[in-house]
Amino acid sequence: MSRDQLTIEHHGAALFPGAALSILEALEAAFASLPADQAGLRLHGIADLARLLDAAGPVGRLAAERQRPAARPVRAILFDKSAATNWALRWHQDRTIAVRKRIDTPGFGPWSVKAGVKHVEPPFALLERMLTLRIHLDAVPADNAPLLVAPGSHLFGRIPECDIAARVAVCGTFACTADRGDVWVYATPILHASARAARPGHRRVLQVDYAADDLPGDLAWLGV
Ligand SMILES: O=C(O)CCC(=O)C(=O)O
Repeated sequence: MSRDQLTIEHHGAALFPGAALSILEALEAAFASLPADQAGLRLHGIADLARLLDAAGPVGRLAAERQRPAARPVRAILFDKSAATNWALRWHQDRTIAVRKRIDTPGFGPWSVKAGVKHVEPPFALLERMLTLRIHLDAVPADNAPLLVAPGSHLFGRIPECDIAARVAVCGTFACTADRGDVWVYATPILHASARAARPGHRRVLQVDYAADDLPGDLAWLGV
């Protein structure tokens, strides 16, 4: 797997030949008891979801084929951008990981808590080996706030806040429009952003980070 290769890849609904709907329906069934209209829900401990996202499953294999077979889902967030939650997100890199508990470890920090979950910034090299998959449960045409990425920006390491705008200007901007059932795969540290939806409806995206690395010592991925 070359790092360039991981800039961004699109997998149409054909990724799940003859089965796209049943996989999406299985995901929706796994989410059935979750509260509606939440901007972002961190998902953990949903057994059916863990099975669907496992590296041996239809979604997880996209990560396992590009990482090592040891790839596993380490964080899952269900986003929905609706009229009630129509948010915008500035350009940034995802630089934290979710872990089971705080264990101070050289090279890891600062620590934070998001929705009750411990997060920590790991060494950047670990993020560079991670992949993020976005599985689209709703269509995302240009007016439904597609994720914007700056192609190739993941190759520039940890980008200080003050350099982000210039880096986006150099790399350019690409809108990840999608149909229901599409999956986008990208290198976790890519610069990304999203605008408010011009015509808000629903824009449910299951975003899953995959990693093949173990964490040092007793530090443990939260997982899904
Ligand atoms: O779904 C989105 O618009 C972006 C969410 C995201 O990438 C993030 O929270 O870092």
